[in-house]
Amino acid sequence: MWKSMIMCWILLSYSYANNHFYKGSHELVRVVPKTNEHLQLIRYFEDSLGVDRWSEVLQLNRDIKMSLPQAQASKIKKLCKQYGIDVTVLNNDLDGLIKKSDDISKQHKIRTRRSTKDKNSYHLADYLTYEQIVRFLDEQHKRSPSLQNFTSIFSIGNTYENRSIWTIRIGKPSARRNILMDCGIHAREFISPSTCLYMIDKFIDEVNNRRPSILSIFNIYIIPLLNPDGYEYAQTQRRMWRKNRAPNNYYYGAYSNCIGVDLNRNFGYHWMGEIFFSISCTVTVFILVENGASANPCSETYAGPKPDSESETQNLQKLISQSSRNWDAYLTFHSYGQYWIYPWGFASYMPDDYIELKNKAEIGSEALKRVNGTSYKIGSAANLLYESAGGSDDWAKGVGQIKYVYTVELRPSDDLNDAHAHFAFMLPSTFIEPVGQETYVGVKEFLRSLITSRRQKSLSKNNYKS
Ligand code: 0X9
Ligand code: ZN
Repeated sequence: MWKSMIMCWILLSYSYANNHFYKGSHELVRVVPKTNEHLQLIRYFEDSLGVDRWSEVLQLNRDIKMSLPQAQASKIKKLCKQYGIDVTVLNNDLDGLIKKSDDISKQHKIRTRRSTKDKNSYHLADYLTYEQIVRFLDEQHKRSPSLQNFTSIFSIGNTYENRSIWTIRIGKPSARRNILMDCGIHAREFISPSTCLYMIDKFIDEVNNRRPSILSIFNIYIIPLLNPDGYEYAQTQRRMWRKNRAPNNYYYGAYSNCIGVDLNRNFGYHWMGEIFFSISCTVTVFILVENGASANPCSETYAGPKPDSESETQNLQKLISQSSRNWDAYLTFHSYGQYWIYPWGFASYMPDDYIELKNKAEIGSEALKRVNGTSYKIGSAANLLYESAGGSDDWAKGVGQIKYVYTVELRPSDDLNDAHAHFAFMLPSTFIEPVGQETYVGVKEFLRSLITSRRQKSLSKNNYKS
């Protein structure tokens, strides 16, 4: 449903000289939009004033956390006052929060190294680097010499900076059904890749302990780090980096110094909303329906110069569509908020089979909750969070034709009453293990439910025949 205003952007006359990198000091504030005008103002902040929205939800009367670059903070607060939006400063020293999280992580690393003799558990002690992740995958593959055909490792292609995007397959070679999971589309969401690594380790334990019940039915493909360029940059340069690292200097004749595309806005299913047309090679007119994706290369949610423009996007798409595999499910892990969400993200209407998607999400999230009491909310992306087009989930369902598609937003919760909510993307590494544990249990229960419902379906088919 098109509820918002239509904006016409003529990009040739647009000069993207402003450089809204996440650097320098930032202030974290909370606002509560009360009118549609307020929502529009917040979108304007995001798009043009370098504001980085941290809250998943963008809806009326809901808390919204935004990180303001210091240089723009007073202008933004003034505009808020003018339009009647109350601003609460939650943290005026985000660098301090990053440091606090790092300090907890350092202590955790020392303690874990002391307490565990198992050198294969180093993925629980710290957020690994890209190089360490590659080594970890290799070690995992070599862990079961007699059962080596239960795993294989391959690259789905390279990134802009020429890093390989590694994938591991775990399952009995005779397994006929396939599951795909990825982590780390967004660079700063460190808890996502660590959760994929945790699950890889546990699935391989099952192979080694010779109880691969799920793995004799499914081959599970896990891509632990889909955006290694962005991740490396977030680990070494700017902790809050979200996008990939492709330059934007090819931009239809216009030039931008700003780097990176939000990969989760780049997938070509209803890319940038519904309407997109070109009137010549050099002058492109976008008619944008507000949909959480931006045409501004400096924005955190820049959708790219065209649908599927990025190599990371294309590589994932090739894996999904250019193979003879039938995929039963695709799960993509992000943070944060504790949401188990299904399509669509581009619009608020539901897929025809949403009841089935919702039921299975409930099974997974209930099992997850039983481990440490962590609750997840369930719903469609556009309804539970906000409309945003170009997500890998929408593409996997809309183009890839995968039935069970989910984005799982891991811990912490975005409820400010939650004790850990303030860590947001900076969850210390003490959380690697509990988040991994509960997610693994939730995912496994979800997978079991796929097996049971297929069995029930074929049973009822047979009963019907007889
Ligand atoms: O906005 C996103 O890309 C995801 N949230 S995050 O904070 N991890 O960036 C949510 C994506 C939900 N799916 C779609 N909108 N298609
Ligand atoms: Zn994300």
